[in-house]
Amino acid sequence: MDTPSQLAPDLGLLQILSEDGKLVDESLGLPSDEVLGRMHELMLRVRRLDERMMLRQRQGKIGFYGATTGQEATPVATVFATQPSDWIFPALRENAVMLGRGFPLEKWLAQVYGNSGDVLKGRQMPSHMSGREVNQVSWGSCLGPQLTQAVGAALGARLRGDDMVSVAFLGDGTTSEPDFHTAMNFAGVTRAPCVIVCQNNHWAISVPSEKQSASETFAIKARAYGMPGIRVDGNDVLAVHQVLAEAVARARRGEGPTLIEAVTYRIGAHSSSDDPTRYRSDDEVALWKTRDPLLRLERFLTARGLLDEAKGEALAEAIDAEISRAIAAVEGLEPPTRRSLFEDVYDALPWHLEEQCAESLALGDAPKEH
Ligand SMILES: Cc1ncc(C[n+]2csc(CCOP(=O)(O)OP(=O)(O)O)c2C)c(N)n1
Repeated sequence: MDTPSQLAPDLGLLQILSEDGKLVDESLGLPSDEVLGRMHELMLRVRRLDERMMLRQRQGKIGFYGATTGQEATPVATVFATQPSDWIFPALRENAVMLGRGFPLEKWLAQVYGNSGDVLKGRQMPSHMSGREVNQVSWGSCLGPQLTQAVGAALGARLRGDDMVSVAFLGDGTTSEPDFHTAMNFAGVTRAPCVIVCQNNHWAISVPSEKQSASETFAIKARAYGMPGIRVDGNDVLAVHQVLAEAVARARRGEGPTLIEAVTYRIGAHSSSDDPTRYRSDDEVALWKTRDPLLRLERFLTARGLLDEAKGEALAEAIDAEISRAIAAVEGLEPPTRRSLFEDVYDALPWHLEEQCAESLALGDAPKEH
């Protein structure tokens, strides 16, 4: 008998792993054991990294941080469902795709500190990293523009004869933004080679999704734009991987865009500036903790004989040591040079900026804070 997901993929909830980490359907194809191990390693790395960076924020070492905790399955699946040549247009919780694509951890962290190791020279808000070498743009603090940019990039690639697919992300709240409509409409009409992934974590900061949309699901919105919509368990890395890989392949074959709704939950605060205890219940958080994507994958790997307690502990120790080394290396770096304030806009500085630059350099360094 067809499951609801097969009958109406935009109304059902596709799962490969049940909440207790068992295969829902034994006949489904799975990634290799090697890929499963790498998925787990990356998911654990992101979890531990976020914990450490939230602490650094509370200790006053960084100004702002946006953690992925609870939503790691989607960025991890993205790493393995795309080609390195595909472009990523993230929202708030997909920074880790860069790490999975090989962006060095120290350089990634330097962006959070905004110091001289930061390729963006401290000009972006912390946690808004990007890397040309891994084809990932920065998330913009404004909700939505990444969607129209991703559709435009996909169309540009098609015009150039490049088979790149763009993958753009948004939260449930961002479906209320005009840019969502613009991007979906344009993608549908032009059949742009892109995939739009809505991470439905049930909250847009303090606004619950039922106050955001009266639609039965977010995936069903795809119907109105003439593209397929698929609703998937966003805490099931294998299900997200399968759905995303299929959508990316479809786009690459020239069959047009897909909207994916990944149903998930943000376990932590919206960002380091938020206190979620003011708007949601402990019971709700406790329920979603039982659906934890990391725990679910670990249960599955353990049952398959790919993971045990000793292996898990050794991996966590190695990851923690790597994070500690990277933090120590990055925290010691100097701020960006004052001269860098004047770089990158003009090939040759106009006279008035030369004057301002000279004046600013003559002021010397501000006294260091202790
Ligand atoms: C255009 C715009 N409006 C409002 C905000 C303020 N804001 C920042 S994050 C956020 C909620 C985003 O919710 P959602 O899209 O569901 O993503 P989530 O962070 O939950 O993944 C809001 C309203 C903004 N950054 N940009």
